Amino acid sequence: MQVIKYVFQPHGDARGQLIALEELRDIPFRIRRVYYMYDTGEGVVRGKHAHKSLEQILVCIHGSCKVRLDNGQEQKIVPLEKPYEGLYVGSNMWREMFDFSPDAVLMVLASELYDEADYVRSYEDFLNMVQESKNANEEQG
Ligand code: T46
Repeated sequence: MQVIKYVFQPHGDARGQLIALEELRDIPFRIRRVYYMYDTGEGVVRGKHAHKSLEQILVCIHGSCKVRLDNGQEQKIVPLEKPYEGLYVGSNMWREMFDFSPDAVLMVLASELYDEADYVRSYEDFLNMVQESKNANEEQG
């Protein structure tokens, strides 16, 4: 499984660092929504779902956390601990965010507005979706 991590360009000077993220330039899709989570309790696991079509970039802009990615066949754990790194998470990918430091702020840039119908919240349904898309790809040759 390929993990796609972006390393953004910091514009640093004597005052400190600044990162600018532009859609279709630094981010590979049009940004339709930004959200972020903070004050995440110890031992909390967030996510535990996949998306049918949403694409996102996760940036831990303060503190640290980990993301478990699962494509139905393989799992990878990706630490996010630098404000200049972004993790791409596409559709058909189960994700879990955990091990948040008390000061963690996880910002997410999303390709679509919030839509509950795009969520796959059962792991069994997720595995079926992965299998269906594999079958469809094989039929197309
Ligand atoms: C994802 C991971 C990385 C909204 O009203 N609007 C929003 O845009 C979002 C993201 C959430 N909400 C509401 C829905 C729930 O009542 O906020 C509450 C918490 O959302 P959720 O339990 O889905 O949060 P996470 O951290 O489990 O998942 C989120 C995103 O929902 C999801 O798309 O990929 O972060």
